[in-house]
Amino acid sequence: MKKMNRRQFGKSVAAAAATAYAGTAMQHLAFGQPEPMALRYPKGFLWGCATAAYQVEGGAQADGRGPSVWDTFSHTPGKTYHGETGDVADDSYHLYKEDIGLLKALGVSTYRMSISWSRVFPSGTTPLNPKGLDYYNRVIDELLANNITPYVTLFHWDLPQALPGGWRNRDTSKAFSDYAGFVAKKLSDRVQHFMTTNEFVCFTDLGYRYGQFAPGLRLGDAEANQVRHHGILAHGLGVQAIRANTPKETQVGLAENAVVYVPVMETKEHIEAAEKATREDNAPFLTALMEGKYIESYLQQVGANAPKVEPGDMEAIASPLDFVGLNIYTPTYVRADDSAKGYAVEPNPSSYPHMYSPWLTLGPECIYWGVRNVCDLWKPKGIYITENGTSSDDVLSPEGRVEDVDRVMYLRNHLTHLHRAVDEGYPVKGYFLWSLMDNFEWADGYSKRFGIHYVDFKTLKRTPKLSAEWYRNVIAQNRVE
Ligand code: PNW
Repeated sequence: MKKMNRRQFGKSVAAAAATAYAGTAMQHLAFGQPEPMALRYPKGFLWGCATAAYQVEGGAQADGRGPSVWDTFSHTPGKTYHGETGDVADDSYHLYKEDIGLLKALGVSTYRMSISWSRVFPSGTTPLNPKGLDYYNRVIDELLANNITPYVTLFHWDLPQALPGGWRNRDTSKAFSDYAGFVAKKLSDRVQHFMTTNEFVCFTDLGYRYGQFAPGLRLGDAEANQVRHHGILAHGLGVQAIRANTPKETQVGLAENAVVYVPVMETKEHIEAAEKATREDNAPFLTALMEGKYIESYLQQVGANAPKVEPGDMEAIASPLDFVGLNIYTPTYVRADDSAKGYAVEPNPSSYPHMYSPWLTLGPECIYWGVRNVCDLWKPKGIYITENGTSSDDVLSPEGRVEDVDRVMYLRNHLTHLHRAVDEGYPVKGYFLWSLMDNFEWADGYSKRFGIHYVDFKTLKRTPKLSAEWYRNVIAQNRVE
């Protein structure tokens, strides 16, 4: 027999596989069976996209908006990639109707957006800037006119600069709840879903302990732990204020990026290790909210640097929630071991595959385990995936196309694993893709694109990427394609 070279061999295998596949597809048709690979989602499952105010709005000084810590930080030399800022971003402040048009074309039923606190209250507290509030009224009315349900995050990191001491100051938690209660009251005739805060670790530790995010401080452990406490206290007081100011149907939750522990193998001991790690390593944040206390292992770990807790704090922090929103991007692998803790976190080898952002390692089973660990531990009433998506080295071709096959791969695999969670009965109600369009990616400036629409930051032109076309199909078919 004539020897085949590698390429020919590959071709003949592919041809054989294609024939076999066509055969199965025909059999399925003939026997009236469901199509192969159809990972159908339940009827009523919500598909959406997410953005955040400072990342998309621009209009930094429009109509009386006050500066936030991200305005100050991004304008400080050396803090963001090439000194980039959110001054203009996607200019959604002016182009919001076009953006809602993009949502409409995708066919999403929901949109997760956030409110810029300093647009509504330029100094963080009264007086109100009515024009700032008007903007959100216009956006929400436009969404509703297009049959898109708004999900509103009240705090996505853009703290009013004017609040003395920022999150170091306990008064900021109270200021947040006043603002949250006020805005929720104004919007609750049209908005039924509110999230208090987004990702505690990013606006506390990254801002105040590691200095990578606004306000760029490197405090010692005692102060940084106190900042964490003020963050979760703001959430708790915020939940109470929203409930006190809105009708009883209003649904309140948050969006949190709990560390997702994936067992190295699906055996009982490693699964238990993943659950234990989830509880202990999220102790300052989600665990405190769900259990109403700082658990023993955390208190031991922080010792004399434990946060100061006032009477009533933990009750507020543990205010019952209607849903928990999880922002899920990347896995952390864990295994059971004989140590006192009972588990060991596996660092990813440097050869591990990752997406365009170095922190975003690829392990799509994380979306399943993120849901499962949280649900098995704390049985929340409902779960949303409030963010999932990826950066990619997108290039706009001369013909105006962006073939982001890597993002499609990332999303397809995550939705496949999320389907498993839904199938096993975990109460996942919806999924928000991060993000509707490329935007200001915090300290990475505009160098990392997470959108399914490409944005030319010179002309502000939006162009759907391949991933937008793919997501439109997922939504239309209500299944992973
Ligand atoms: C989230 N990390 O942030 C935020 O909620 C979004 O505003 C952001 O654009 C998106 O994810 C993509 O980054 C994160 O370093 C930022 O592990 C950094 C990390 C995780 C989440």
